[in-house]
Amino acid sequence: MSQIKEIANYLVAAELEKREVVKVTANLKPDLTVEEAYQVQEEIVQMKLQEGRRIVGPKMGLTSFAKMKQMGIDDPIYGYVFDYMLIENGGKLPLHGMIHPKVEAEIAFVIGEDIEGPGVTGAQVLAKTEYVLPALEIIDSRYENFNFTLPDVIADNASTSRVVFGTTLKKPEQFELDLLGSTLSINGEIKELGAGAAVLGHPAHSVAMLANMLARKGEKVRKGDVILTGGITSAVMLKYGDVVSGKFDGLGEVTFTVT
Ligand code: 0L1
Ligand code: MG
Repeated sequence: MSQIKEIANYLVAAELEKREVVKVTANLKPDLTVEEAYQVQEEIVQMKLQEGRRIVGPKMGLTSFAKMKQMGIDDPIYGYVFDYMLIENGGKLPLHGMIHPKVEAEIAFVIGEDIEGPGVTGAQVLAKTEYVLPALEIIDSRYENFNFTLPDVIADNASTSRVVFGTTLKKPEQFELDLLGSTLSINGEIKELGAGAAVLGHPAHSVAMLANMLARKGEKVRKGDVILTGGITSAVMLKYGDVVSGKFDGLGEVTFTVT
């Protein structure tokens, strides 16, 4: 078995068995590169597709300038959201199915036409976006204490775990998405807040960067993709019984309960 496959199996087993594992770069492969990490991620994606899972769309992670500075990186990362990760708005997140989940508020884009890099701009993305909608992303790193390096988190499908999409879909031209405000409340108390500009200056820049990153592998953003653009707020740790609410100016509310 190749080492890429071995690492993919290690991370998929951790997800399925809902247990945290030590980061790949601690023991399995200390010299894991970013390129190899995306190969591991691709192996995981293929494993899930072979099980009959469907991709909802790519997601962007580590999109805030503060997070990039903290991790010493210049580019954000991407991963993939699958159909089995979706929770309906107002639904339940069973804690026994998770390791140590955190939630963050995001704006999602529904793509109306293929977007192929390199050189894609935010304006081009907006012209090819059918709708925007609000979302709460639940990240659940498979690593102990969310302790990872950049290649570790890329290999781990960018900590992707669950997503609750809102039901209000609006045309992007109705908004100044960089100014769109959002609050993230738990049990009625605001824990985090922010505006779309927290996402690389404008959430459309995030999709443009995704298209440009995918172009390096000869891939593109596809018509029909529903893309999480990155956290407007920081991620908040969840516990049993939490009632979570994300409110988005002009895009309504997204909620779920941790059971
Ligand atoms: O969606 C995200 O921004 C998560 C990227 C991975 C970083 C983390 O797990 O905190
Ligand atoms: Mg996210």
